[in-house]
Amino acid sequence: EDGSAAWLRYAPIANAKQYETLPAVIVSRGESASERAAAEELRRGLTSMLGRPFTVAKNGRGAAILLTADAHLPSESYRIARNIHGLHIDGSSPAAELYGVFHFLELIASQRPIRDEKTQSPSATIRWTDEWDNLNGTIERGYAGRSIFFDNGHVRADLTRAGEYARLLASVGINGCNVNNVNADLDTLSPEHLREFARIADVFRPWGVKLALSIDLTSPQTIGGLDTFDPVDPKVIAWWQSKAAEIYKLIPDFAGFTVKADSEGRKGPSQYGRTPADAANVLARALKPHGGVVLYRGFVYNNHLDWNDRKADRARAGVDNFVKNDGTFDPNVIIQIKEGPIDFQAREPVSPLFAALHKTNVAIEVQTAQEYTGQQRHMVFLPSMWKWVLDTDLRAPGADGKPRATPVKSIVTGHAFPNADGSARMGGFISVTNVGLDANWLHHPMAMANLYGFGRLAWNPDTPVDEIANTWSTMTWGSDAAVRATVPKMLLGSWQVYEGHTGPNGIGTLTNILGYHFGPGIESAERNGWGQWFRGEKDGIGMDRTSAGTGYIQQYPPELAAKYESLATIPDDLLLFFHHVPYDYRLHSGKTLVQSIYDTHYASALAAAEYVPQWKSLQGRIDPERYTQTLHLFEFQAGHAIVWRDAINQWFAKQSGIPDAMHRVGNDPGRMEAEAVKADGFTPVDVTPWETASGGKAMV
Ligand code: BDP
Repeated sequence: EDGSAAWLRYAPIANAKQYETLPAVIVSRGESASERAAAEELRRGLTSMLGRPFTVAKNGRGAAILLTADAHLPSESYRIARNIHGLHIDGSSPAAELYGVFHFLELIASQRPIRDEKTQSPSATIRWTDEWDNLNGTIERGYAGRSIFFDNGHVRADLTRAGEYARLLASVGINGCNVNNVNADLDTLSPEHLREFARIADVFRPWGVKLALSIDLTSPQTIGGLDTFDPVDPKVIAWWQSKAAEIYKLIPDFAGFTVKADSEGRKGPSQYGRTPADAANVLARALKPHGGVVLYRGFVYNNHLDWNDRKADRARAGVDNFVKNDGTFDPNVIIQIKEGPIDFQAREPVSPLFAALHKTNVAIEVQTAQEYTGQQRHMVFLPSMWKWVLDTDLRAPGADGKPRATPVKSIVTGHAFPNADGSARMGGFISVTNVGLDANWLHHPMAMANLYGFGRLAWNPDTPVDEIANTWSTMTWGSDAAVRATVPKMLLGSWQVYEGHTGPNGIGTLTNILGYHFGPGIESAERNGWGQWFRGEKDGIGMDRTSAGTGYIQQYPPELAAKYESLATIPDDLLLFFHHVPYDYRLHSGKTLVQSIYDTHYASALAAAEYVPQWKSLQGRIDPERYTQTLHLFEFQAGHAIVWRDAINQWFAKQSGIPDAMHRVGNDPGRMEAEAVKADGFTPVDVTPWETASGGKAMV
C-alpha cells in the first residue's frame, strides 16, 4: 500500500454480515459522467468492502439500491432512505448523488448502521482547495513532490492523478479547485494556457469539481498588450469581458478567479489609486453572465514595516484595508480571509476582519499544506485548530447594539450578516492544500487527515473533531481495535504538541520567516519588514497590541476586545500575541512565563518522542509499507522536537537571564555538543543566528 488510495481504500470490513440484506444491484438511469461515476464508485466500494459482487443496471426489478436525481432537494443536497424495494440515494444534482454515495460508503467503512437519514446539505457554496502550483511544475510551499497538474510550462500530458485528486475531493464534498499559485504566472491567461487548462477541467468534471484559476491583475497589460491595467479603464474592462468569454467557451463550468493583489510584491489597484472593490468588481462583472465568482484575498499588507515603529502592526492590515470598502463589492465577490491576522502560525487569534465586514461576502482560508506547522514531516492534526477557529465567538453587536453569538462559522456560512433580504450570503471555505506527485499526495500519511477533515468541516462546521479523527483513521488504517484506540488519540493531541515545542502562548511559530519556515529560527523571525514580530527584548516579550500599543485589539467587537485587552482575562495561549510582559510574568496557570515555556517544551518534546513507541505498538496491525514510512517520520519528528526544544529554551534562558528551576536547560543528560567532540579535520565555527545551532556553533 503506497497511500495513493488515501481514505478510499475500501478494505474488506470485519463484519460484512450486518449488511447482508443490502441489495446487490445498483440501479442508476443517469446518463451524465457524474452519475456514471457515482454508480461505479458505489459498485467498486461495496464489492470491495463487503466481499460480494455488486452490479450496476439501468433498470431493475426487485430489490435494488436506487441512485436517483431529486430536483426537490435543496442545492447540492442528498438523502439516504430505505423503502420496500431497498435503498434510495437521492441527490439534487449529479454531484450531490456522488456526495450521497461517498457518505454511504463511509457509513459502511466505519461499520455504522444504515438508517434513514435526514437531508444532508453543505453549509456553504464555496468549498474549494487552492493549489499553489507553478506552470513549471514546482509548488510554492509544496512538501510532497512536484505538481500533479503542470510540468515544464505546460499542463501535463497525463492527468490521471488530477482526476484521482478530484475524486478524493468529491468524496468529502469539495466542489472547486484552484490549480495555480496565488502568485500567478503572469501569462496564466494566455490562449495557449487556457486551452490546456480546459483539459484539467475535463478530468475534474465527472467528480463535480470545478476549475478555478489565480490571475494577476496586470494581465491586460502583460498578455493583453494594453498600456494600463487600471481596473476602471474602459479598455481594461472590455479586455476582462472578452477574456471571460474566451474562458467559458473552453470551460463552460469555470468556477472563477482568485486574486492576490497589492500584496507581497504583487501589483494591484492601489497603483492607480483604486480600491480592492474597483478591481474585484470589474472581474466579477466579466464573470457574472457566465456564473463565475471572484475570490479576492484579504491578505493585503505592507511587507516593508519598520521594526522600530512601535505602532507598526501587520495584524491590523486586513481591517485597515478592507473595512472602508464594506458594501461596495459586487454580489459575486467573496473576500477570502486567512483564519488569523498574520499567516498560518501554530496559533493566532482569529482575524477580526470576519466580524468587521457586514455587507460583504467572506470565506475562510486555511492551510492544509503545513507551511509553518512542520511541513508534513511533523504530524499536526489541523482540524483541531480549525474547529477552534470556527467556534471562536466574535461577539459582534446585533441590530440592537448588544453583543450576540457570532462564531466564525456563522459568518463564513453567510448567516451572521445576511443579505438585505434576509437570505444567507455567499461564503465558504478554502484550503491551501498543495498535494504533489508523492504517491500518498501529502508525504506524511497522517497529513491526509487534514485534507479529509477540511472537507468534513466545510460541509458541516459542527462536525466533532473526534468523529473526524475516528472515521478517517478507520478508513485509512483499518478497524483493528488497537489501531482505532491509538491513532485518533495521537492525532487529537498533536496540534498541542507541535504548538508546545515551537511557539506556545501565542508567540507565533518561531521559524526563520525569510526562508523555508521550517525548524527554529528565533531571532531571525524578528527585525525584518515582514511584521511577524514577537518583540523579544531584555525587559520582556510579546507584541503590545493593546490600546496603549498598536491598537489592534480595538479591531475586535467591544466585548471580545475587552477580554483580550485585560491581562486578567486574556487566555494564556494567546497572551504574547496581544501583550508585552516580563519573562517572570505569572500566567493563569500559576507558573511564570519563562518556566512555563521551559516546561511546555520538555513536555511536548517528550510527547513527540512517545509517538515512536505508540506507533511501534501497532506493528503487524498495519501494512508494512505505510507502517515503515510513518515510523521514519515519527523518528524524525522526535529528534526535531528536541532541536526545537533546545533552541527555544536556550534562547529564553539567555534572553531572560532566568534559569530553568528544574535545571534541565543546558544540562540535558546524554546530550553531546558536536563542538565538544574531537574530530580530525573539523573546526567549530560560530553560527548566525546562534540559536539555530547547538551551542551556537557548527562543525565545518
Ligand atoms: C505565505 C507564504 C507565501 C504565500 C503567501 C500568500 O509563505 O508563499 O505566497 O503566504 O498566502 O504564507 O499569498
